[in-house]
Amino acid sequence: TKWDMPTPYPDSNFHTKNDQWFADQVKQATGGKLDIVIHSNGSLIKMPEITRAVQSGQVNIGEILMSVLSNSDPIFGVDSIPFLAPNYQAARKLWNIARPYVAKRLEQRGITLLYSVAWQPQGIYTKKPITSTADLKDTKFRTYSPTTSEFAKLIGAVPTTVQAPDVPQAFLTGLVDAMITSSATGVDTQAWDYLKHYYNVQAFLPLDIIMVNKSAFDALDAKTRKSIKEIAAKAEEKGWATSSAANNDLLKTMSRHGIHVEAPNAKLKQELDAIGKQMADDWAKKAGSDGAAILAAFRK
Ligand code: PCA
Repeated sequence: TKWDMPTPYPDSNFHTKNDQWFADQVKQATGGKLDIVIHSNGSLIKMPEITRAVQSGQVNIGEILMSVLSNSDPIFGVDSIPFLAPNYQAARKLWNIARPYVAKRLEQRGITLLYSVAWQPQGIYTKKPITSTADLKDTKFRTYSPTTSEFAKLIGAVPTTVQAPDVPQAFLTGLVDAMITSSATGVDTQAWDYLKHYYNVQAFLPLDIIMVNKSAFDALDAKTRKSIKEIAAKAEEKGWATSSAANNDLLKTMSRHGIHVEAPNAKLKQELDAIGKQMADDWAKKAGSDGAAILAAFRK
């Protein structure tokens, strides 16, 4: 059996490499009976359509950024509340708490969750230096999810959603002038070709989730299902470790190419903190009793 696996990010990206490891392990464990073929960088299906493709069985497995689903249900945006869980340890704790709530919602759509891996902490990329959010007012700000668009609005910028593969073009043509994303995406897209500054604000660590069509998964024999689940658990461990271990080198790569990698000044930090608080409050209002249960368990 061959399963096509659409993924949103390039071959060089650590998520894609981790998926390849997962696919290789599954192939080995099944004696070549299940062959997962990765189609990276949105080449088979673009990220916003991958969930529907997995749900409908157009493909049996795929990867998305979890928070792209947050318009349909705020629980999917739990990873993207600025400064709620701004380091690996906290983000992992939050994910372990949120996982059953996320998995249940996916099951209701006919999708089985396999594993999830965090991106590096999100920072702000700009063409010009900034000292406060006032410097971002009215800038065209590249976003990748409903939650990052909300963030852009709160800093006074104008959000424009651009998929990762289209980021360089969007900057070079002047469609956008700033963005929030990870060190990995900065390096993947060779940010030094189109901007000069990176503010290491460490706002949050968004998650990618890898998921399968439930009927296709349930149709596999019990032994295969078990071994896929075990390999998925290992891929999750490995993915988080790689994400964290790569961050410093990715930041260094950007510096080496001439990007000014800086910590935010006190004013900018304070303003962003206030926006984070507001987003946390807004989220808590939307996310109902499940959201409240997640936050209570996380804050305990
Ligand atoms: N990179 C992806 C999503 C989050 C991240 O760090 C992107 O910029 O599209």
